[in-house]
Amino acid sequence: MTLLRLLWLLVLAVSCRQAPPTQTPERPAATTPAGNQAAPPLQTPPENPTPTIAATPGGAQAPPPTLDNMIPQPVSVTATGGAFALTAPATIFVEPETEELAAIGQYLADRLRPATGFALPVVAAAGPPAPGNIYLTTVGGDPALGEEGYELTITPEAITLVAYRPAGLFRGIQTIRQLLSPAIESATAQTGPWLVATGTIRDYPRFAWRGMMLDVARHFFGVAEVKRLIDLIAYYKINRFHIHLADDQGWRIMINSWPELATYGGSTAVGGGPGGYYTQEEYAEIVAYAQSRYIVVVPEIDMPGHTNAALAAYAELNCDGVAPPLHTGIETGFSSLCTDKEITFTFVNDVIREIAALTPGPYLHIGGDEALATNPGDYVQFVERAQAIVQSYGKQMVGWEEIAQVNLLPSSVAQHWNSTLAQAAAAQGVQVIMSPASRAYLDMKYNSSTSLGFSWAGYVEVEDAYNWDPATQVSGLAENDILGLEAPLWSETLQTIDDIEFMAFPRLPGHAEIGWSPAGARSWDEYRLRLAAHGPRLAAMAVDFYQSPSVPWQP
Ligand code: IFG
Repeated sequence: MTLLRLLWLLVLAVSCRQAPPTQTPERPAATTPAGNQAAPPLQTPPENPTPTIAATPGGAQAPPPTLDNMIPQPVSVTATGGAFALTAPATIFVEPETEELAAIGQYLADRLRPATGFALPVVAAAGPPAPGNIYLTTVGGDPALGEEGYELTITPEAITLVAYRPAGLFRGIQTIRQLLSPAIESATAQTGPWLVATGTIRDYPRFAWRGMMLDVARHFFGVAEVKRLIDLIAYYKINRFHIHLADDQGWRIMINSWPELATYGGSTAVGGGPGGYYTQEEYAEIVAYAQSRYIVVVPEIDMPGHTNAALAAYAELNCDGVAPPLHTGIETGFSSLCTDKEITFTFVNDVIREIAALTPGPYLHIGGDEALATNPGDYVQFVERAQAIVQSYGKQMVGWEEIAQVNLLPSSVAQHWNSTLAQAAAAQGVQVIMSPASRAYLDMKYNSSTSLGFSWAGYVEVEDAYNWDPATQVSGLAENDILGLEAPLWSETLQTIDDIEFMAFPRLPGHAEIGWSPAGARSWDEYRLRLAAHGPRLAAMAVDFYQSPSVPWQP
């Protein structure tokens, strides 16, 4: 064995440790927003019981393995009727010998070790491994699979995952997880057996942008809670995490050249609670964690509206030089940066410069929504200057669809949420992300008895969240105008990771499927049965999901 190989194996052996479980810190109870009858009571909803569905133990009563119940549904699945048994001696082979593939192998091992108790060493392979093992490789990957596609072949002898690019291996690993019994997602050792149905799967995504947004401005959520959410969205092959970092009620990221934005502007939240913010190191930690799951972080600083936290922190950003009080209510549309002052653009430049330097992804979101307190002509000039600043730091500007009123660069992206302005963006040749509030807003109540969330865009039951398509949602927007879709979760009424999970699940897996799977094949009548079979996986992951009566959940 060459010295290099010995060193490689040593590196792998040392790196074979389990990722520490992410603890969700207790969140301080906040008060109900003062004087705002629109806000529902901010306590954990009574109808949000711990899921009654226990994870099916891997024991004898476990249903036979199947290739039928994956979410998102793969492009093509061919079952051959046998089973592969994952057993204690199994090894995860990766090829070629790169740190990136070793890390992907390690990720798979970390997901499978807790429930199986197997060692599952990750070893560099040279050619097909001996029977009983898992083999991850980009050698011979089909370029037609693109960045995220993969081919998964399961025989009684081996699980072989081939991709053109490493991201495809990572997406295929999520499928492998869903082919094992739900108990595989348990954090504690289960009995097994660990069977995987044999067959072949060829899979790749329909849309390039499959996103979820978390608003950490109305209520702040710490690094551990954000990492938990990132782990859950990775399981559904979501590849964009849009983090709404600043709004009227809070500024949530340290900007070294304007420190009061975070220290003062981030000191409270909706309801007057203690707020919080990410140091630049913590933001970088979130970005790196997402990146290791092939998820691009899209940071948003909402401007020129939704800026009360910044205006409260720096009086000079206000036209009259007077800083308003911090805002703990849920009203919107009342604030605006002073577009007449040059210091405003020094501020915008400094903020974008610092965040761009911390963000390896190509996108920087400048918000642009509900700028009702900004003169329309000033709005256009502001967004055009902000767009130029974003471009000067090598990023592509993203904005809510109101930015379509501005001359946009072809590299900019408009996010549809609640009007037909996205049509004007498409008319400029700009791509659109679809986030229709009436379908994709995860802060919309499921029904009138949901205590969390709002209903201004209507009630959104699980079926409503599934029964739409990005290519037909807004007239005049064709498939090739659409970059993809994203499900935003606004946090005016949310305070804990349980609240986040309750509103996001089980609707988010449906959005992930809409973004990934072929359009033609989708139907609610079929999906609801697949979702029902998926319930034990959510339970095994301890996801505090809404058990919609429209889904025949399986025990
Ligand atoms: N609209 C506002 C959000 C949030 C939301 C709550 C957008 C783009 C209502 N803007 O959605 O800040 O308050 O449902």
